[in-house]
Amino acid sequence: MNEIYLNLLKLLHENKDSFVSGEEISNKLGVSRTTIWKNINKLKDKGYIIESVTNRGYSLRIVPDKLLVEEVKVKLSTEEIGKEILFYSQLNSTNVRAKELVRKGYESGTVVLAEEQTAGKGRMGRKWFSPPGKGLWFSIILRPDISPVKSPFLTIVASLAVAGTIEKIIKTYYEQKKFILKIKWPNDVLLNNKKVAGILSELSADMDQIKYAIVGIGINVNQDSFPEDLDQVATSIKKCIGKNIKRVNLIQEILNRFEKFYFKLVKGQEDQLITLWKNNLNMVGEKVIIFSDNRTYEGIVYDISSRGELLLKDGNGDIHTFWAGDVSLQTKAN
Ligand code: BT5
Repeated sequence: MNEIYLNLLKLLHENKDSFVSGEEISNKLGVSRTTIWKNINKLKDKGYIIESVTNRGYSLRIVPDKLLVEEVKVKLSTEEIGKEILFYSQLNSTNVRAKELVRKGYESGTVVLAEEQTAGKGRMGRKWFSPPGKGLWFSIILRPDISPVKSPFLTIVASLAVAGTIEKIIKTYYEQKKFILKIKWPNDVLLNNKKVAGILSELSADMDQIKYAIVGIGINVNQDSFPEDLDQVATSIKKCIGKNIKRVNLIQEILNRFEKFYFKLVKGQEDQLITLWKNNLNMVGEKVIIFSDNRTYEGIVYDISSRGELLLKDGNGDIHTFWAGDVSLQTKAN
């Protein structure tokens, strides 16, 4: 995507619903009127409605409700995350595609976004339902210079960014009722006790270095309903607030927040992430069952450690420590 096209779009956005003259655009971007006109036509081909009036210039009227990379980029305030965004109308899985791109040398911060996934992945071989037009399915390639023992923090970074954004969007659009949003350790975001988002972090590392990490994020945004097998466990933002949300706004905010938290991790400030996470987790004291290494543990969530592990206290008062890796957690009714 060329820079002139993107800067022109930024300028039109800044002046949305008013006019910006050809002369002003030409001066600001340092390009000819013909170049402007060509790029305006490119935008129109993408579905933007732009009014042009002699002596007044151009006015952006309607932004297409599509997952356009240029729309995502226009309001990103990040340095690294989303510098490169690749969009696909269909993929088997954005995590799988991201891994292929890593091998081709794509940089840290690259985002792989798909309208639809035909084989979306959950953890431990589970499937992630990813129909077109309704959700956000994307992966972020990262090459963090941190010790592999800190890798669970990547999921924490993602869940904080996702939960914070969903909370903000719901508060903006939903004046009426209360809602409950919580992060279920280690990787789910629950809205009114059903799963609205899931995170799949995958890692390639040797003993003391992370080669790369892929953080995959799936969010149910505008679904009205779910297939029967998911109906009891899944929800969408729309099901809560009764309105469609622009997915572009959601991913922009998530990427902006993600970078803020990610940079904290890279700078060694994960204690701040833990504090934020504990405040969002609402799980301490809850009765849970944990499945790990073919064993079942029952007890209450006692705490989250400074390394992001979950501490479970069983019926005998013994404390068990769990890493985020291959663990399933079920909350248990009192
Ligand atoms: C997860 O796994 O929650 C991780 C999901 C990560 C999905 C993203 S989308 C972009 C990127 N590319 C990928 O291929 N994956 C990532 P887990 O904790 O294992 O939960 C999986 C379980 O959630 C399934 O077994 C279902 O019960 C349920 N599930 C499947 N699809 C769902 C959906 N759309 N919404 C809510 N729950 C779903």
